[in-house]
Amino acid sequence: MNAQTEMKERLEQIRGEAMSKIGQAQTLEALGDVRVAFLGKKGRLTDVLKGMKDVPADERPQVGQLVNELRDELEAALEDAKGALGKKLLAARLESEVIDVTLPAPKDILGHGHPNAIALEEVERIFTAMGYEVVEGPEIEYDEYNFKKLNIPENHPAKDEQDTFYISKDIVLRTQTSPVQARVMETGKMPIRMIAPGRVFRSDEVDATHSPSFHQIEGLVVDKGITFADLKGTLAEFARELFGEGTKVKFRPHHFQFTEPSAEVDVTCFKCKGAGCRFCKGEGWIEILGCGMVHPNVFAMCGVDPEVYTGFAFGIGLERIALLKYEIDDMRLLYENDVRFLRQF
Ligand code: 2NL
Repeated sequence: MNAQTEMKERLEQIRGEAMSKIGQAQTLEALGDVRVAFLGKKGRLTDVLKGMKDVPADERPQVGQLVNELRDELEAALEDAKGALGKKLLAARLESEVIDVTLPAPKDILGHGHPNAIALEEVERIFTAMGYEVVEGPEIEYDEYNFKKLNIPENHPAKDEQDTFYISKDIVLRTQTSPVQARVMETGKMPIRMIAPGRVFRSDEVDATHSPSFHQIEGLVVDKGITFADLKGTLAEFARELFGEGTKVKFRPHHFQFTEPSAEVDVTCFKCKGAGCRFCKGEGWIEILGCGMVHPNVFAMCGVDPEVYTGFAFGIGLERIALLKYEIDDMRLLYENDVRFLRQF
């Protein structure tokens, strides 16, 4: 038997095996495996080409042609099988994935306003109606704006790393939104009637009433002739708008570095109207904010002449308002964002 005849027989055998494997392949992956086994780098047909060196030189062109013909034939058969298999798989999918067009369409699932956001909108509505501007500022602040300009000295306990997140010696995550107000005062445009809402940070452990990140709304009014009476009238009106007409307010003396005199404000419990209940722990009063007349040192450090201008400022914890107003007993619920919880407000 000459080399050519022997080669023909070998190729015939390869053709038979390849065609049968192509016919059996049920998936595109299986077809791919057949291609690799016969036409791949270490495939059967490639082996044959590597054996060409044993074929006498004068017979090589004919043998080479036979190998090429078989390769073309196998390529074509693989393509055909791929097409047929693709159609079969698609038909099977179309059959199994029937869509019942008579079923009702799924409802659009909308989120829900967060209690913090609802409470903030309410507070903003009340103050903008009184002519206040809403101003925002950076959450990462210079120590100078967060503490020094607010009359908080270098050795004050609030500056301890236990309480404040430091980015560097001079830069902190703001612990209050007052730096926004310090920046507005520095522009020198008078008068000022503003609130500064936003996220603030304290190095606290998470529990029912604490979080390392929460929200504050600070307010500031600066003009000639502003007095403590303006502060009282404004905050009493705010409390009535927020908690209802009959709400009474009580100003208790307090201390803040940035105000003098300073006070904390309680409102009559809106559940028991002041009689004392579980909600206000029998007190009849609930604390809602801190406030005071802007300290002359703060004015001086923010470029406002304390001999010409006076003003009042206040700070409200947004979460505290949301928890009170919506009778939520654990602050952690505000941060889980479970829409089943949020939908209740
Ligand atoms: C509280 C108390 C307060 C201020 C914040 C303030 C801002 C400037 C000047 C003076 Cl620029 N004061 N802010 C004043 C009094 C109290 O917050 O208990 N907040 C939750």
